[in-house]
Amino acid sequence: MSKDKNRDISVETLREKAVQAGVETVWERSEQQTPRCGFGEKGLCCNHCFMGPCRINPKGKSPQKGVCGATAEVIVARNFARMIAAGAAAHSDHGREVARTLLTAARNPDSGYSVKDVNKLHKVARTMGIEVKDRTKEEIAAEVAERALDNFGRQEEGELSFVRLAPEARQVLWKRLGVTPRGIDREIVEMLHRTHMGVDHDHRNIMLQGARTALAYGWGGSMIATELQDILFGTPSPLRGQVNLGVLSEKEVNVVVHGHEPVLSEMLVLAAQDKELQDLAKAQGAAGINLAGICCTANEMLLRHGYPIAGNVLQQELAVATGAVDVMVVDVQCVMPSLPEIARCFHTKLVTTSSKAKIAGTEHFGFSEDNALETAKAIVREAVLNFTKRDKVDIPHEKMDLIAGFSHEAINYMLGGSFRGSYAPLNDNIINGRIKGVAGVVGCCNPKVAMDRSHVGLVEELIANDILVVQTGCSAIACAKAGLLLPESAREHAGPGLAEVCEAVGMPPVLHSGSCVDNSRILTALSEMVRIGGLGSDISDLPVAGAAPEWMSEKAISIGQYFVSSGVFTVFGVGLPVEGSKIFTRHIYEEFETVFGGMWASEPDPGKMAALMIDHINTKREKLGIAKGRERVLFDMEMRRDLEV
Ligand code: XCC
Ligand code: SF4
Repeated sequence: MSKDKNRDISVETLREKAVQAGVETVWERSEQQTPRCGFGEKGLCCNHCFMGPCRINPKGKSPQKGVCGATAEVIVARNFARMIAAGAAAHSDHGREVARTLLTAARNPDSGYSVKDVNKLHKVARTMGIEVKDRTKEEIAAEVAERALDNFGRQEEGELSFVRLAPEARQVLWKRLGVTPRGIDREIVEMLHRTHMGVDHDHRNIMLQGARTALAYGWGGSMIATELQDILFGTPSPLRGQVNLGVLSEKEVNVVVHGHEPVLSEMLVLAAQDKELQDLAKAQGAAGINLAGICCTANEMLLRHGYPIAGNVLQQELAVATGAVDVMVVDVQCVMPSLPEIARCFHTKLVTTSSKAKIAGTEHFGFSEDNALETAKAIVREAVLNFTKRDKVDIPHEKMDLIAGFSHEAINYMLGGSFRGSYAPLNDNIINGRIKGVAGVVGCCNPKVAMDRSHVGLVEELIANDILVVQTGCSAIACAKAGLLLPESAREHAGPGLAEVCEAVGMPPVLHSGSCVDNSRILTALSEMVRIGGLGSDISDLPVAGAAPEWMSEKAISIGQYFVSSGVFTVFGVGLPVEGSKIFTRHIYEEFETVFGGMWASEPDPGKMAALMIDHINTKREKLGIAKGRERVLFDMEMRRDLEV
C-alpha cells in the first residue's frame, strides 16, 4: 500500500465508516498482504505442475531452475503468456455474449433487443464481406452475428474478420511473423497448451503466441464486442454526464450496476424507466429510480445514455458503505468477492446475474437473452422494495461533470463535420505540431498505489505537452473525477497548441472512448490515422503511445500486449510480473521494438512515465520529419476528394 493519500478524498471517509461497521475494504486487505511474495511479484514462481511449485532465486543463487529444468525466462514467459490468455478469454467471452444477443435480436423481435444503429450494421457487414443490398436489417444482423460467432470457433488457417481493418503494412508484418490470429478460442487454447508443463520452452516463441492470442482479443473478441454493441445499443456520441459517489441519490431508489456487459445494463435502463416500477417507487416514498454504474458497465451506460458513474473498481465497496445503495447488481469481471460481507453490514441487496459468476450467499437472478427484460424488472423491483430498509445514509458530496462518448465515429464527425467526417484535421494538426501526438491512457486502479494519482498525474502532464489523450475504463473514471474530461480543462491544463485545437472544435483534451472492450476503438482510430496519410505507413510510425498507470487485471496485460503487437509503445505503472528475468525483460522491453515496432516498458512514477511517452512521441516525430512542426497544409479540392474514399 502506498503511503500517498488516495486522490479522491471521499474515499477515506467512507473507508473509515466501513471499518467502524466492522468490515475491511480492499485497502485493509492490501495492507495485510504486505510485503508480498517477491517470487510472485517478479514472475518467478511456477505451479504449472505438481513436481512444483517451483521458484527461481532472483539474486542469482540456487535454485536457478525448476524441477523440470525450466529457467527463469521460461517461467516468466509462461506466466505472462497465461495472463494474456486469461485476459483475452474474459473480454472475448463478453464479445461472444454480444454476438449471441445480436442473433437473438435478429431472430426474436419480442426479446427486447433490436438493431439500433443500421449504419453501423451496414459498415460492419461490409467489412465482413456480407451483402447488405435489398436485405432487411434482421437478415443482415443474423449473418453478422453468425460470422462473428464463427470468428470464435474458426479452426482453419486464414484470419479473423476485422484483421483487414489494420494497416496493410501491419497485416504483412503479422503474416511474416506468423501471428495473424486465426480463431479467437483457438489462439487462447493454443496459448494454454504451449504453457502447459513440458511444451514450449523458448521465451521468444512463447511470446509470439502471446502476441497472436492478444491480437485475437484486440482485433477479434474486443472489436466484436464494441462493434456489435454499437449495432445493438447505438454508437456513442458526445454527451454530458456525472461521476463519483455523489451521484447516488438520497431521495431516490439507487440501483447500482457493476461489471461489464451492457447486455444486462441496457435492460436495466429500460426497467428503471418502467411506469409501474416508477409508481411503486413513489408508493415507497422515493422520488424515483436512480440508476448508476461502477467500472466498465458504468462507462457503457454513460456513453450511450448519460447515466452517472458512481465510481471505479476500488469504489465498489465504498458505494455500499454509503448506505444508499438499495441493490447492487453485478455480472462479470472486476466484481470483488468481498461484496456480500459489506452488503450485510448495510441494507444493500447484492444480486448476481451471470451463470458464470455467482458469489456464495448472494441472491442470483439468472439472466439470459430470452428473459432479459423480465429479469431486469424483477431486480429493479427488489431495489424499490428495499428502499424503506435504509439505515443511516452518508453520500459524499463529491461529484463532477464530464463529457464522454468519443467513439471513433464521433471523433471523425467532430473533426471533419457531417459531410466529410475525417481524421484529416487530426493528422494535419499533428503534422503542423499543434498536437504533438496521441496517447491512450487506460486500465484499472490498484490499491498498491494511491488511487487515481498516477492516472491524473500522467494525463495532466501529457496534455500540458500538447498530447491528445484518449481514455477508457477506470482510468477514464479517475480523470473524469478530476475534471479533466471537460472542455474547460483544455484552457486550464493543456499546452497552447492542443488547447487551441480543443477550443476550436469544442472538445476536451481528454477523450472518453468507453469501457475496456472499447480499447478496440483506439485500434480503429490508429488505423484510420495511418489510412488518412502523412504520418507513415504503419501504426508503429505514428507519434503515439499507450499506458496503464494503475493496472491490476489480466485483461490489462492482454490489452497491453495487443497494443504492443499492433506497433504501440506501451508503459505500465505499478510494476510488471516479469522483472525476475533479465533475458525476458530485454526481449519485451527492447527486442520487441525490432519485432513489432512496439514494446513494453514499466515505470511506476507518473512523471517519468510521461517523460518516456513524450520522448517516444518526439522520436517518432523526428523520424517522420515533422519534429519542428510544419505549417498547416491548405487542402485543395483534389486533396479533399482523395481523403473522402
Ligand atoms: Fe476492471 Fe473494466 Fe480494470 Fe476497471 S479498467 S478494473 S479491468 S473495470 Ni477495465
Ligand atoms: Fe516446477 Fe517445471 Fe512443474 Fe513449473 S512446470 S512447477 S517449473 S517442475
